[in-house]
Amino acid sequence: MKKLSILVIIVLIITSLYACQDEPSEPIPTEPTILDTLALAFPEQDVYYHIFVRSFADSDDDGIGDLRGITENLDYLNDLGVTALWLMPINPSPSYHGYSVTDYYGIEEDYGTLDDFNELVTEAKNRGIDIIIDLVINHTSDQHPWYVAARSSTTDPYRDFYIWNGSTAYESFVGGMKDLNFKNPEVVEEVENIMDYWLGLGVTGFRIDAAMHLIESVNPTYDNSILLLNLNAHIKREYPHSFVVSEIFNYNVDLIKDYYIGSDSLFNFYQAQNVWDKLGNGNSRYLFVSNLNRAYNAFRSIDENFIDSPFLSNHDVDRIASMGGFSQYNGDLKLALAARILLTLPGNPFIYYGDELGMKGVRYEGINIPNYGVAYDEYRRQPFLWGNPDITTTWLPSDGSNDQTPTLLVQKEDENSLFNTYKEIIEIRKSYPALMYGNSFIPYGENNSNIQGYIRTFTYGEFTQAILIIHNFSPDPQTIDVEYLTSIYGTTDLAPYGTFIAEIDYALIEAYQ
Ligand SMILES: [Ca+2]
Ligand SMILES: [Ca+2]
Repeated sequence: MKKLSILVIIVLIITSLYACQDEPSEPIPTEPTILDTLALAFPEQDVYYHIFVRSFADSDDDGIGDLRGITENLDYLNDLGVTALWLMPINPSPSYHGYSVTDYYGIEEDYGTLDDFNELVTEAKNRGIDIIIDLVINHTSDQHPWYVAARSSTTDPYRDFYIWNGSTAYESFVGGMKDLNFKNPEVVEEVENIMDYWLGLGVTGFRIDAAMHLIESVNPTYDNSILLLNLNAHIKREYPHSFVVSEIFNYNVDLIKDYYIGSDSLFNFYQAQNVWDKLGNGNSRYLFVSNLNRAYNAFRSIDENFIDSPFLSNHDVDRIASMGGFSQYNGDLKLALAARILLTLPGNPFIYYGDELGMKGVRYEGINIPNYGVAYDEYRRQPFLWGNPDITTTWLPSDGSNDQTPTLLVQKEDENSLFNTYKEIIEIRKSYPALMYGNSFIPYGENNSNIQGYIRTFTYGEFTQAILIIHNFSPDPQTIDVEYLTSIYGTTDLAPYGTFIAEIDYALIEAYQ
Protein backbone atom coordinates (compact mmCIF):
# COMPACT_ATOMS: atom_id res chain seq x y z
CA MET A 1 0.00 0.00 0.00
CA LYS A 2 2.78 2.39 1.01
CA LYS A 3 4.87 1.49 -2.01
CA LEU A 4 1.92 2.07 -4.27
CA SER A 5 1.43 5.51 -2.74
CA ILE A 6 5.07 6.42 -3.30
CA LEU A 7 4.81 5.23 -6.87
CA VAL A 8 1.70 7.37 -7.41
CA ILE A 9 3.47 10.39 -5.95
CA ILE A 10 6.50 9.87 -8.20
CA VAL A 11 4.26 9.58 -11.25
CA LEU A 12 2.41 12.74 -10.20
CA ILE A 13 5.67 14.65 -9.72
CA ILE A 14 6.95 13.58 -13.14
CA THR A 15 3.62 14.41 -14.77
CA SER A 16 3.50 17.84 -13.14
CA LEU A 17 7.11 18.62 -14.12
CA TYR A 18 6.28 17.60 -17.66
CA ALA A 19 3.13 19.73 -17.58
CA CYS A 20 5.08 22.70 -16.26
CA GLN A 21 7.48 22.59 -19.15
CA ASP A 22 4.96 22.26 -21.95
CA GLU A 23 1.75 23.95 -20.90
CA PRO A 24 0.76 27.02 -18.93
CA SER A 25 -0.16 25.95 -15.42
CA GLU A 26 -3.87 25.59 -14.63
CA PRO A 27 -5.27 28.15 -12.17
CA ILE A 28 -5.49 26.59 -8.71
CA PRO A 29 -9.18 26.17 -7.82
CA THR A 30 -9.92 28.37 -4.81
CA GLU A 31 -12.40 27.69 -2.04
CA PRO A 32 -15.45 29.96 -2.28
CA THR A 33 -15.13 32.77 0.25
CA ILE A 34 -17.76 33.30 2.95
CA LEU A 35 -18.96 36.31 0.92
CA ASP A 36 -19.50 34.12 -2.19
CA THR A 37 -21.28 31.48 -0.12
CA LEU A 38 -23.62 33.99 1.55
CA ALA A 39 -24.42 35.79 -1.71
CA LEU A 40 -25.63 32.45 -3.08
CA ALA A 41 -27.45 31.49 0.13
CA PHE A 42 -29.29 34.83 0.50
CA PRO A 43 -29.88 36.15 -3.04
CA GLU A 44 -32.79 38.31 -1.83
CA GLN A 45 -30.44 40.61 0.09
CA ASP A 46 -29.16 43.47 -2.02
CA VAL A 47 -28.17 47.10 -2.11
CA TYR A 48 -30.84 48.69 -4.31
CA TYR A 49 -30.76 51.70 -6.62
CA HIS A 50 -34.17 53.21 -7.36
CA ILE A 51 -34.44 54.60 -10.90
CA PHE A 52 -36.98 56.87 -12.58
CA VAL A 53 -36.18 55.79 -16.14
CA ARG A 54 -37.37 59.06 -17.76
CA SER A 55 -34.82 61.05 -15.75
CA PHE A 56 -31.82 58.72 -15.60
CA ALA A 57 -29.89 58.45 -18.89
CA ASP A 58 -30.76 59.20 -22.51
CA SER A 59 -29.23 56.92 -25.17
CA ASP A 60 -30.81 58.36 -28.34
CA ASP A 61 -30.69 62.11 -27.85
CA ASP A 62 -34.44 62.72 -27.63
CA GLY A 63 -34.01 64.14 -24.13
CA ILE A 64 -35.92 61.29 -22.48
CA GLY A 65 -34.26 58.66 -20.33
CA ASP A 66 -34.60 55.12 -21.66
CA LEU A 67 -33.70 51.49 -21.01
CA ARG A 68 -30.64 51.57 -23.27
CA GLY A 69 -29.47 54.57 -21.27
CA ILE A 70 -29.44 52.36 -18.16
CA THR A 71 -27.71 49.49 -19.99
CA GLU A 72 -25.01 51.82 -21.31
CA ASN A 73 -24.37 53.16 -17.80
CA LEU A 74 -24.36 49.90 -15.85
CA ASP A 75 -20.64 50.45 -15.29
CA TYR A 76 -21.55 53.52 -13.24
CA LEU A 77 -23.94 51.48 -11.08
CA ASN A 78 -21.30 48.78 -10.74
CA ASP A 79 -18.74 51.40 -9.72
CA LEU A 80 -21.14 52.79 -7.09
CA GLY A 81 -21.48 49.21 -5.89
CA VAL A 82 -25.22 48.57 -5.95
CA THR A 83 -26.35 44.98 -6.52
CA ALA A 84 -29.96 45.51 -7.65
CA LEU A 85 -32.21 48.05 -9.39
CA TRP A 86 -35.83 49.04 -8.85
CA LEU A 87 -37.19 50.46 -12.09
CA MET A 88 -40.23 52.72 -11.69
CA PRO A 89 -43.03 51.75 -14.13
CA ILE A 90 -41.79 50.71 -17.57
CA ASN A 91 -45.19 49.75 -19.05
CA PRO A 92 -46.94 51.96 -21.63
CA SER A 93 -48.78 54.80 -19.92
CA PRO A 94 -50.31 58.16 -20.87
CA SER A 95 -48.80 59.75 -17.73
CA TYR A 96 -45.18 60.91 -17.54
CA HIS A 97 -44.57 58.93 -14.31
CA GLY A 98 -46.08 55.71 -15.64
CA TYR A 99 -48.37 54.93 -12.69
CA SER A 100 -51.42 54.44 -14.96
CA VAL A 101 -50.78 51.44 -17.16
CA THR A 102 -52.43 50.70 -20.54
CA ASP A 103 -50.57 47.41 -21.26
CA TYR A 104 -49.02 45.26 -18.54
CA TYR A 105 -47.03 43.24 -21.09
CA GLY A 106 -45.51 46.11 -23.04
CA ILE A 107 -42.69 48.66 -22.74
CA GLU A 108 -43.40 52.40 -22.72
CA GLU A 109 -42.34 53.57 -26.17
CA ASP A 110 -40.41 56.56 -24.77
CA TYR A 111 -38.26 53.99 -22.92
CA GLY A 112 -37.56 51.58 -25.80
CA THR A 113 -38.55 48.05 -26.75
CA LEU A 114 -38.81 44.60 -25.22
CA ASP A 115 -35.46 43.80 -26.87
CA ASP A 116 -33.94 46.76 -25.02
CA PHE A 117 -35.40 45.41 -21.78
CA ASN A 118 -34.04 41.90 -22.40
CA GLU A 119 -30.61 43.35 -23.12
CA LEU A 120 -30.72 45.38 -19.90
CA VAL A 121 -31.63 42.29 -17.86
CA THR A 122 -28.83 40.26 -19.48
CA GLU A 123 -26.16 42.94 -19.13
CA ALA A 124 -27.19 43.66 -15.54
CA LYS A 125 -27.02 39.95 -14.64
CA ASN A 126 -23.52 39.83 -16.18
CA ARG A 127 -22.50 42.37 -13.54
CA GLY A 128 -24.36 40.59 -10.71
CA ILE A 129 -27.12 43.21 -10.69
CA ASP A 130 -30.75 42.07 -10.19
CA ILE A 131 -33.78 44.04 -11.38
CA ILE A 132 -37.19 44.48 -9.80
CA ILE A 133 -39.96 46.41 -11.54
CA ASP A 134 -42.89 48.45 -10.34
CA LEU A 135 -46.13 46.45 -10.41
CA VAL A 136 -48.96 48.98 -10.62
CA ILE A 137 -52.02 46.83 -10.05
CA ASN A 138 -54.26 48.80 -7.72
CA HIS A 139 -55.55 50.62 -10.78
CA THR A 140 -55.26 50.78 -14.56
CA SER A 141 -55.33 53.80 -16.81
CA ASP A 142 -58.85 54.72 -17.93
CA GLN A 143 -57.40 54.13 -21.42
CA HIS A 144 -56.55 50.48 -20.67
CA PRO A 145 -58.50 48.17 -23.05
CA TRP A 146 -60.05 46.45 -20.01
CA TYR A 147 -61.57 49.71 -18.84
CA VAL A 148 -62.57 50.87 -22.30
CA ALA A 149 -64.47 47.57 -22.76
CA ALA A 150 -65.90 47.57 -19.22
CA ARG A 151 -67.26 51.09 -19.63
CA SER A 152 -68.94 50.24 -22.95
CA SER A 153 -71.68 48.06 -21.46
CA THR A 154 -72.93 46.78 -18.10
CA THR A 155 -72.85 43.26 -19.57
CA ASP A 156 -69.27 43.45 -20.89
CA PRO A 157 -67.06 40.52 -19.73
CA TYR A 158 -64.60 43.06 -18.23
CA ARG A 159 -67.33 44.95 -16.34
CA ASP A 160 -66.54 43.14 -13.08
CA PHE A 161 -62.81 44.03 -13.36
CA TYR A 162 -63.72 47.40 -11.84
CA ILE A 163 -65.80 48.73 -8.94
CA TRP A 164 -68.77 50.68 -10.30
CA ASN A 165 -70.44 53.70 -8.84
CA GLY A 166 -73.19 54.41 -11.35
CA SER A 167 -71.61 55.09 -14.73
CA THR A 168 -68.04 55.55 -13.50
CA ALA A 169 -65.55 53.31 -11.72
CA TYR A 170 -64.01 53.85 -8.30
CA GLU A 171 -60.63 55.66 -8.06
CA SER A 172 -58.33 55.56 -5.00
CA PHE A 173 -56.22 58.25 -6.65
CA VAL A 174 -57.21 61.16 -8.88
CA GLY A 175 -56.22 61.41 -12.53
CA GLY A 176 -58.01 58.75 -14.57
CA MET A 177 -56.69 55.77 -12.61
CA LYS A 178 -59.46 53.21 -12.16
CA ASP A 179 -59.17 50.69 -9.31
CA LEU A 180 -59.19 47.02 -10.23
CA ASN A 181 -61.66 44.76 -8.40
CA PHE A 182 -59.56 42.22 -6.50
CA LYS A 183 -62.67 40.45 -5.21
CA ASN A 184 -62.99 39.16 -8.78
CA PRO A 185 -60.81 35.99 -9.07
CA GLU A 186 -60.28 36.73 -12.79
CA VAL A 187 -58.42 39.93 -11.84
CA VAL A 188 -56.19 38.01 -9.42
CA GLU A 189 -55.47 35.47 -12.17
CA GLU A 190 -54.56 38.23 -14.64
CA VAL A 191 -52.11 39.69 -12.11
CA GLU A 192 -50.55 36.25 -11.56
CA ASN A 193 -50.09 35.96 -15.33
CA ILE A 194 -48.43 39.39 -15.46
CA MET A 195 -46.05 38.45 -12.64
CA ASP A 196 -45.18 35.13 -14.29
CA TYR A 197 -44.51 36.92 -17.58
CA TRP A 198 -41.94 39.36 -16.15
CA LEU A 199 -40.30 36.74 -13.93
CA GLY A 200 -39.96 34.64 -17.09
CA LEU A 201 -38.11 37.57 -18.69
CA GLY A 202 -35.61 37.53 -15.82
CA VAL A 203 -36.79 40.10 -13.32
CA THR A 204 -36.08 39.22 -9.68
CA GLY A 205 -39.34 40.54 -8.33
CA PHE A 206 -41.68 43.45 -7.85
CA ARG A 207 -42.29 46.63 -5.96
CA ILE A 208 -46.04 46.53 -5.28
CA ASP A 209 -47.43 50.02 -5.79
CA ALA A 210 -50.18 51.29 -3.45
CA ALA A 211 -50.38 47.91 -1.69
CA MET A 212 -52.63 49.16 1.12
CA HIS A 213 -55.26 50.29 -1.40
CA LEU A 214 -55.64 47.04 -3.37
CA ILE A 215 -58.86 45.93 -1.67
CA GLU A 216 -61.51 48.29 -0.32
CA SER A 217 -63.15 46.61 2.66
CA VAL A 218 -63.88 46.98 6.37
CA ASN A 219 -60.57 45.27 7.18
CA PRO A 220 -58.22 46.33 4.35
CA THR A 221 -54.99 45.43 6.20
CA TYR A 222 -56.10 41.83 6.64
CA ASP A 223 -57.65 41.49 3.17
CA ASN A 224 -54.67 43.08 1.38
CA SER A 225 -52.18 40.99 3.36
CA ILE A 226 -53.97 37.79 2.38
CA LEU A 227 -54.14 38.89 -1.28
CA LEU A 228 -50.39 39.66 -1.26
CA LEU A 229 -49.70 36.36 0.52
CA ASN A 230 -51.52 34.47 -2.24
CA LEU A 231 -49.77 36.38 -5.05
CA ASN A 232 -46.39 35.88 -3.38
CA ALA A 233 -47.06 32.18 -2.77
CA HIS A 234 -48.01 31.83 -6.44
CA ILE A 235 -44.66 33.20 -7.71
CA LYS A 236 -42.58 31.50 -5.01
CA ARG A 237 -43.60 28.07 -6.37
CA GLU A 238 -41.57 28.61 -9.52
CA TYR A 239 -39.27 31.41 -8.30
CA PRO A 240 -38.45 30.66 -4.64
CA HIS A 241 -35.92 33.50 -4.41
CA SER A 242 -38.11 36.17 -6.00
CA PHE A 243 -38.44 39.37 -3.98
CA VAL A 244 -41.64 41.28 -3.26
CA VAL A 245 -41.41 44.68 -1.56
CA SER A 246 -44.69 46.44 -0.88
CA GLU A 247 -45.36 50.13 -0.67
CA ILE A 248 -47.35 50.73 2.53
CA PHE A 249 -47.13 54.51 2.54
CA ASN A 250 -47.67 54.98 6.25
CA TYR A 251 -45.48 56.05 9.16
CA ASN A 252 -47.25 53.94 11.80
CA VAL A 253 -45.23 50.77 12.41
CA ASP A 254 -48.06 49.05 14.28
CA LEU A 255 -50.34 49.54 11.29
CA ILE A 256 -47.92 48.42 8.59
CA LYS A 257 -46.29 45.47 10.40
CA ASP A 258 -49.14 43.08 9.48
CA TYR A 259 -48.20 43.46 5.81
CA TYR A 260 -45.21 41.19 6.57
CA ILE A 261 -47.79 38.39 6.39
CA GLY A 262 -47.73 38.57 2.59
CA SER A 263 -44.62 40.53 1.59
CA ASP A 264 -40.93 39.69 1.77
CA SER A 265 -40.21 43.31 2.52
CA LEU A 266 -41.82 46.68 3.23
CA PHE A 267 -40.44 50.16 2.69
CA ASN A 268 -39.69 51.57 6.13
CA PHE A 269 -41.28 55.03 6.08
CA TYR A 270 -40.93 55.19 9.87
CA GLN A 271 -37.14 54.75 9.64
CA ALA A 272 -36.94 57.46 6.96
CA GLN A 273 -39.00 59.81 9.10
CA ASN A 274 -36.70 59.19 12.08
CA VAL A 275 -33.64 60.12 9.96
CA TRP A 276 -35.38 63.30 8.75
CA ASP A 277 -36.52 64.26 12.26
CA LYS A 278 -33.80 63.05 14.65
CA LEU A 279 -30.77 63.70 12.43
CA GLY A 280 -32.13 66.40 10.11
CA ASN A 281 -34.04 68.50 12.62
CA GLY A 282 -32.18 67.34 15.74
CA ASN A 283 -35.43 66.52 17.56
CA SER A 284 -35.16 64.04 20.48
CA ARG A 285 -31.97 62.57 19.02
CA TYR A 286 -31.61 60.11 21.92
CA LEU A 287 -34.69 58.25 20.65
CA PHE A 288 -33.33 57.38 17.17
CA VAL A 289 -31.96 53.89 17.81
CA SER A 290 -34.66 52.90 20.32
CA ASN A 291 -37.35 53.95 17.83
CA LEU A 292 -35.77 51.84 15.08
CA ASN A 293 -35.42 48.92 17.48
CA ARG A 294 -39.11 49.14 18.36
CA ALA A 295 -39.98 49.05 14.64
CA TYR A 296 -37.77 46.02 13.97
CA ASN A 297 -39.26 44.18 16.96
CA ALA A 298 -42.76 44.91 15.63
CA PHE A 299 -41.82 43.46 12.22
CA ARG A 300 -40.10 40.50 13.92
CA SER A 301 -43.32 39.71 15.80
CA ILE A 302 -44.98 38.97 12.42
CA ASP A 303 -42.02 37.53 10.47
CA GLU A 304 -38.78 36.54 12.13
CA ASN A 305 -37.04 36.71 8.72
CA PHE A 306 -38.40 40.12 7.74
CA ILE A 307 -36.24 41.98 5.21
CA ASP A 308 -36.58 45.68 5.92
CA SER A 309 -36.29 48.19 3.06
CA PRO A 310 -34.83 51.39 4.53
CA PHE A 311 -34.51 54.56 2.44
CA LEU A 312 -33.80 58.28 2.71
CA SER A 313 -35.97 59.68 -0.11
CA ASN A 314 -38.24 58.36 -2.81
CA HIS A 315 -40.16 59.81 -5.75
CA ASP A 316 -43.17 60.70 -3.57
CA VAL A 317 -41.36 62.87 -1.01
CA ASP A 318 -39.08 65.89 -1.23
CA ARG A 319 -35.42 64.94 -1.74
CA ILE A 320 -33.59 64.55 1.57
CA ALA A 321 -31.08 67.21 0.46
CA SER A 322 -33.97 69.69 0.16
CA MET A 323 -35.39 69.01 3.61
CA GLY A 324 -34.85 71.77 6.17
CA GLY A 325 -32.33 70.08 8.41
CA PHE A 326 -30.24 68.82 5.51
CA SER A 327 -30.21 71.93 3.33
CA GLN A 328 -28.90 74.34 5.97
CA TYR A 329 -25.84 74.61 8.24
CA ASN A 330 -23.86 71.31 8.38
CA GLY A 331 -26.21 69.92 5.71
CA ASP A 332 -23.39 68.21 3.80
CA LEU A 333 -22.15 66.49 6.97
CA LYS A 334 -25.68 65.37 7.83
CA LEU A 335 -26.27 63.97 4.32
CA ALA A 336 -23.07 61.93 4.58
CA LEU A 337 -24.13 60.65 8.02
CA ALA A 338 -27.60 59.78 6.66
CA ALA A 339 -25.85 57.67 3.99
CA ARG A 340 -23.74 55.88 6.63
CA ILE A 341 -26.90 55.20 8.66
CA LEU A 342 -28.87 53.90 5.64
CA LEU A 343 -26.04 51.58 4.62
CA THR A 344 -25.45 50.05 8.05
CA LEU A 345 -29.10 49.23 8.91
CA PRO A 346 -30.64 45.78 8.46
CA GLY A 347 -32.36 44.86 5.22
CA ASN A 348 -32.14 46.02 1.62
CA PRO A 349 -31.21 49.71 1.57
CA PHE A 350 -32.79 51.63 -1.33
CA ILE A 351 -30.82 54.56 -2.75
CA TYR A 352 -33.02 56.96 -4.73
CA TYR A 353 -31.09 57.89 -7.90
CA GLY A 354 -29.28 61.19 -7.39
CA ASP A 355 -29.38 61.06 -3.59
CA GLU A 356 -25.78 59.82 -3.84
CA LEU A 357 -24.99 63.24 -5.37
CA GLY A 358 -27.07 65.23 -2.87
CA MET A 359 -29.54 66.21 -5.60
CA LYS A 360 -32.32 68.52 -4.48
CA GLY A 361 -35.97 68.58 -5.52
CA VAL A 362 -39.34 69.51 -4.04
CA ARG A 363 -43.02 69.32 -4.91
CA TYR A 364 -44.75 72.33 -6.43
CA GLU A 365 -48.49 72.70 -5.93
CA GLY A 366 -49.39 73.11 -9.57
CA ILE A 367 -47.14 75.94 -10.73
CA ASN A 368 -46.77 76.70 -14.42
CA ILE A 369 -43.30 75.89 -15.76
CA PRO A 370 -42.42 77.60 -19.08
CA ASN A 371 -41.77 75.05 -21.86
CA TYR A 372 -43.28 72.30 -19.72
CA GLY A 373 -46.67 73.00 -18.20
CA VAL A 374 -48.20 72.61 -14.76
CA ALA A 375 -45.84 70.81 -12.35
CA TYR A 376 -46.48 68.92 -9.11
CA ASP A 377 -44.08 66.09 -8.21
CA GLU A 378 -41.85 66.42 -11.28
CA TYR A 379 -38.98 68.18 -9.50
CA ARG A 380 -38.69 65.37 -6.97
CA ARG A 381 -37.86 63.30 -10.08
CA GLN A 382 -35.43 65.54 -11.94
CA PRO A 383 -32.81 64.62 -14.56
CA PHE A 384 -29.75 62.90 -13.07
CA LEU A 385 -26.71 65.18 -12.87
CA TRP A 386 -24.19 63.26 -14.98
CA GLY A 387 -22.13 66.33 -15.87
CA ASN A 388 -22.17 64.91 -19.40
CA PRO A 389 -24.69 66.53 -21.78
CA ASP A 390 -24.57 63.52 -24.14
CA ILE A 391 -26.56 61.37 -21.70
CA THR A 392 -28.26 63.88 -19.40
CA THR A 393 -32.04 63.90 -19.88
CA THR A 394 -33.71 67.21 -20.76
CA TRP A 395 -37.44 66.40 -20.64
CA LEU A 396 -37.89 68.71 -17.64
CA PRO A 397 -36.58 72.32 -17.68
CA SER A 398 -34.32 73.16 -14.74
CA ASP A 399 -35.87 75.07 -11.83
CA GLY A 400 -32.38 76.06 -10.68
CA SER A 401 -32.55 73.87 -7.58
CA ASN A 402 -29.46 71.88 -8.56
CA ASP A 403 -27.35 74.73 -9.94
CA GLN A 404 -25.03 74.40 -6.93
CA THR A 405 -25.10 70.57 -6.70
CA PRO A 406 -21.80 69.10 -7.97
CA THR A 407 -22.33 66.70 -10.87
CA LEU A 408 -21.20 63.08 -10.88
CA LEU A 409 -18.24 64.05 -13.09
CA VAL A 410 -17.05 66.51 -10.43
CA GLN A 411 -17.82 64.28 -7.42
CA LYS A 412 -15.95 61.28 -8.82
CA GLU A 413 -12.72 63.30 -8.66
CA ASP A 414 -13.31 64.53 -5.10
CA GLU A 415 -12.47 61.88 -2.51
CA ASN A 416 -14.58 63.68 0.11
CA SER A 417 -17.68 63.92 -2.09
CA LEU A 418 -21.02 62.47 -1.06
CA PHE A 419 -20.73 60.08 -4.04
CA ASN A 420 -17.46 58.69 -2.68
CA THR A 421 -18.99 58.37 0.81
CA TYR A 422 -21.79 56.23 -0.64
CA LYS A 423 -19.31 54.17 -2.64
CA GLU A 424 -17.06 53.56 0.38
CA ILE A 425 -19.85 52.53 2.76
CA ILE A 426 -21.54 50.29 0.16
CA GLU A 427 -18.20 48.49 -0.22
CA ILE A 428 -17.91 48.11 3.57
CA ARG A 429 -21.48 46.78 3.79
CA LYS A 430 -20.75 44.15 1.13
CA SER A 431 -17.47 43.15 2.81
CA TYR A 432 -18.96 42.45 6.28
CA PRO A 433 -21.75 39.84 6.40
CA ALA A 434 -23.02 41.21 9.73
CA LEU A 435 -23.86 44.44 7.88
CA MET A 436 -25.16 42.88 4.65
CA TYR A 437 -27.17 39.90 5.91
CA GLY A 438 -29.74 39.10 8.54
CA ASN A 439 -31.82 41.57 10.50
CA SER A 440 -30.13 41.68 13.89
CA PHE A 441 -30.09 45.11 15.54
CA ILE A 442 -28.97 45.58 19.13
CA PRO A 443 -28.95 49.10 20.64
CA TYR A 444 -25.57 50.21 21.99
CA GLY A 445 -25.75 50.58 25.78
CA GLU A 446 -24.27 54.07 26.05
CA ASN A 447 -26.61 55.88 23.68
CA ASN A 448 -27.43 59.47 24.56
CA SER A 449 -28.52 62.64 22.79
CA ASN A 450 -25.15 62.91 20.98
CA ILE A 451 -24.16 59.28 20.44
CA GLN A 452 -26.44 56.80 18.71
CA GLY A 453 -25.02 53.32 18.18
CA TYR A 454 -26.07 49.76 17.42
CA ILE A 455 -24.60 46.32 16.99
CA ARG A 456 -25.24 44.13 13.95
CA THR A 457 -24.48 40.42 14.27
CA PHE A 458 -24.57 37.49 11.91
CA THR A 459 -24.00 33.75 12.27
CA TYR A 460 -23.92 31.13 9.53
CA GLY A 461 -22.65 27.65 10.36
CA GLU A 462 -19.26 28.19 12.01
CA PHE A 463 -19.14 31.82 10.91
CA THR A 464 -19.89 34.50 13.49
CA GLN A 465 -19.43 38.26 13.25
CA ALA A 466 -20.41 41.30 15.30
CA ILE A 467 -20.06 44.88 14.09
CA LEU A 468 -20.48 47.96 16.27
CA ILE A 469 -21.67 51.15 14.55
CA ILE A 470 -21.63 54.45 16.44
CA HIS A 471 -22.82 57.74 14.95
CA ASN A 472 -22.27 61.22 16.30
CA PHE A 473 -25.60 63.05 15.93
CA SER A 474 -24.11 66.31 17.23
CA PRO A 475 -22.23 69.23 15.62
CA ASP A 476 -19.41 68.77 18.18
CA PRO A 477 -16.61 66.17 18.34
CA GLN A 478 -17.35 63.22 20.65
CA THR A 479 -15.00 60.65 22.16
CA ILE A 480 -16.18 57.14 22.95
CA ASP A 481 -14.52 54.49 25.09
CA VAL A 482 -15.06 51.02 23.60
CA GLU A 483 -13.00 47.90 23.07
CA TYR A 484 -12.89 46.65 19.53
CA LEU A 485 -10.94 44.19 17.39
CA THR A 486 -10.58 46.08 14.12
CA SER A 487 -11.57 49.58 13.11
CA ILE A 488 -13.44 49.36 9.82
CA TYR A 489 -14.28 53.05 9.49
CA GLY A 490 -13.29 56.10 11.51
CA THR A 491 -11.82 56.34 14.99
CA THR A 492 -13.19 56.54 18.55
CA ASP A 493 -12.60 60.30 18.34
CA LEU A 494 -15.72 61.09 16.35
CA ALA A 495 -15.82 64.16 14.14
CA PRO A 496 -19.02 66.26 14.09
CA TYR A 497 -21.69 64.06 12.49
CA GLY A 498 -19.03 61.37 12.19
CA THR A 499 -19.27 57.57 12.32
CA PHE A 500 -17.14 54.83 13.86
CA ILE A 501 -17.54 51.23 12.62
CA ALA A 502 -15.59 48.38 14.20
CA GLU A 503 -15.61 44.63 14.55
CA ILE A 504 -16.10 43.47 18.13
CA ASP A 505 -15.72 40.08 19.80
CA TYR A 506 -18.88 38.09 19.08
CA ALA A 507 -18.62 36.34 22.45
CA LEU A 508 -18.65 39.67 24.27
CA ILE A 509 -21.66 41.34 22.62
CA GLU A 510 -23.45 41.69 25.96
CA ALA A 511 -20.73 44.03 27.20
CA TYR A 512 -21.80 46.62 24.62
CA GLN A 513 -25.56 46.46 25.21
CA1 LIG B 1 -34.22 58.61 -25.06
CA1 LIG C 1 -58.06 49.50 -4.71
